[in-house]
Formats: sequence, structure tokens, C-alpha cells
Amino acid sequence: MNNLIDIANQFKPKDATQGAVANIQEFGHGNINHTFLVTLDNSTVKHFILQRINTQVFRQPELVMQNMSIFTNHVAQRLHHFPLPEVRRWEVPRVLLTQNDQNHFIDSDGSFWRAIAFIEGAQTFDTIQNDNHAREVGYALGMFHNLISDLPVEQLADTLPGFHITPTYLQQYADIKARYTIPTKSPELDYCLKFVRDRTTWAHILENAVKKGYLHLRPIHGDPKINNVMIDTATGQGISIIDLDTVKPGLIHYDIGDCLRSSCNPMGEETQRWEQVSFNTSICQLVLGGYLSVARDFLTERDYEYIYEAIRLIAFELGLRFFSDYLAGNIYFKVKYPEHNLARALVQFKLTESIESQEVSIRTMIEKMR
Ligand code: GN1
Ligand code: MG
Repeated sequence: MNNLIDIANQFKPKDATQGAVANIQEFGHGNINHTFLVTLDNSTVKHFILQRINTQVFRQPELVMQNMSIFTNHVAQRLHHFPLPEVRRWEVPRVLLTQNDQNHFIDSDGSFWRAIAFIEGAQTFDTIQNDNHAREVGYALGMFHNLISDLPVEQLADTLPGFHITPTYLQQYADIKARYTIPTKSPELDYCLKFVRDRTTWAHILENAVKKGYLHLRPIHGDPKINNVMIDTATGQGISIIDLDTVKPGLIHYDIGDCLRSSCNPMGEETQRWEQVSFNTSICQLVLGGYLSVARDFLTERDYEYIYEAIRLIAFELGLRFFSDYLAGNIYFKVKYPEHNLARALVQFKLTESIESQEVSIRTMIEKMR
């Protein structure tokens, strides 16, 4: 691989030509791509984000970049014609071009690199910090959907076929079970195997709703989990959703489910104490309230009907994806130890169980907010 500094220099903002790369460090804890924070010296631009895209996952990274630019241009237009109130800050992650005006750089190993402007004065959290934070996370997802609700979905490429289509993950799970030897039996493993078995038929629920014409494809974020929502450090406002790799056609229910399954799990998705994981309905109410404050105009009656199932399904689906990857030998998600994906799967399954046990109150809450 080329030297990281050489790669960073490819993307050094043009108005920072005097600046020198002072530091490059690993940043965040993404499960797929490699992310670095680049710090510049003697420059008006202090930082930018440098990423190596995992091309095993994103097979056509040029299309990922194309979707990002279609998204960014659309939102810029929208905000130009319909500016937000003065009191509201909203940031769109901006792609940085190379010295040759390309939106990516291929290094001598063939690795695919791209850079994104750093959003200053804001931060992300792995768990909800307070009521206002919960509302702002919901608001941010609502604003994100609102801003692209008039972007024709045909303009976006399908950069990750099968993404969030639960029946596809079930098929992959069945294939993996047939191909690999199941690790030594344990109560945790048995719990997971039974957990999936008991939910196989139900897991088609959202895709069946698409087939029936109840739900339809729209532009989505694809990964709006709590720690992709940026919060302004000074005002506490939700000001951006970062990580635009999975902006593509999908169901907004995948996004609603992903945002809620991650926000309403106060122990966070990396906890080791999986048996104590539970879904917090008070947080759910706040996040949904924030979401609906900017989403009502584009939601249909059918959309509301499937919100509960979406929350349950996306938690289950992520558990299934982690569990399958554990069985397959950890080939998709980055891991720190061999059972990491099993531990993550247990957290999501326990969360799903907690959602199921509170079905009536979650459904009633959604009804009341309609
Ligand atoms: C992956 O890499 P990261 O953390 O942005 C995954 C998401 C999962 C998430 C779970 C392309 O996202 O779908 O919800 O891990 N992204 C992809 O933390 O599979
Ligand atoms: Mg992501």
C-alpha cells in the first residue's frame, strides 16, 4: 500500500495547499470501511476524513460515489430553494476531490480511497444521552428523509443488492449452515439457532408489503444508527447524518427500524451483558416524536402501520447478519475476537425479544402519535 500521508495529500483541500498533513489516526468504529481522521497544520481547513472503502462489500464503489453526489446535489438545491429557519443548522457531508479533480483515488494496491470534509463543532454518541438528544436523533432522520422525499428513486443506483432484504439474509444463513460446520454447541448458539428458526416466516413481512403494493421504494440512508447522527456541540441540535455509503433505493422503514433499534438500546450494540439488553419505549417515543415533527407530510397511512414491524425486523435482521457472519468465520464485519459477531448477534436478538414483549405498548404509542 502507498504511504498514508501520500494518499492523504491526494485529497488535501486546494485552499489548504500551504498546509501540511500533521497527523493521521484511525477514527470511529465502523464495521466495514477503514476510516482515518487527517489533521492539517498551517491551514484554514483543520481536518478531513479519509476512508478506504471495503470493496468486498461495496463491489462498485464508483456507484457509491455517484449516489453520494446525486444526493448532495439534490439536497443543496432543496436548501437553496427552501432554506431552513435561521435557528437550524444542517450539514451535508461534502466529498473532497483529488488534485486531479477525481472523487476517489486508487492506490498502488488497487485500494479505493475517498475523502469527506470534517464537520466541525459536532459529535456523535453510541447511546442516547438525554431526552433532547433522543428527539434530535429522530428529527435528524426526519429531516434527512424530508430533504430527499422529492428525489426520484430511479436516479440512485442499487449499490448493495439485497441490503436490508431480510429474506435474502435468511437464504444466505441457510446456505452458510449447509456449507460450514456449526461450532461446538453452547447454550448461546442454541439460543440463536432457535431464535432464527422461530421467526423465519414472519421475517418476510416488509418484503411482502412491497409485493402487495403497500410500501414502495424511496431514497434512503441505509445506516442511520445513533452514532451516525451528528449533534451540534453548542446547541445539542441534530445537524447531519453522516456515512452516506448506503444512500440508495430502499424502504424508509429500514431506516426507521435501524434508527430506533440503535437508539432505544441504552446499553449499546457492543455490550457484553447481552442478557440485560432491553428496548426502552420512552426513548422510542421521543425519537419518533422528533422524526414525525418533520416527516408527517410524506408518510402514508400504510407507512404508519408497518413502523412496529420495522423496529422488530431490523433488530432481528442485524442479529441474523451478525450470527451468519459468525458461522461463516467473520468475513463481512470487522471483529476484535472470534466470538465478537456471536456476542453482537445475542445483543440484537435479546433486543428483538424485548421489542416483542412490548408489542402492545409500542403499537399503542405509534397509534397515538399518528
Ligand atoms: C455496518 O460499518 P458501519 O458500522 O457503518 C453495516 C450496517 C450495520 C452496522 C451495525 C454496509 O455499518 O448495516 O447496521 O454495521 N453496514 C453495511 O453496527 O453492512
Ligand atoms: Mg455504515
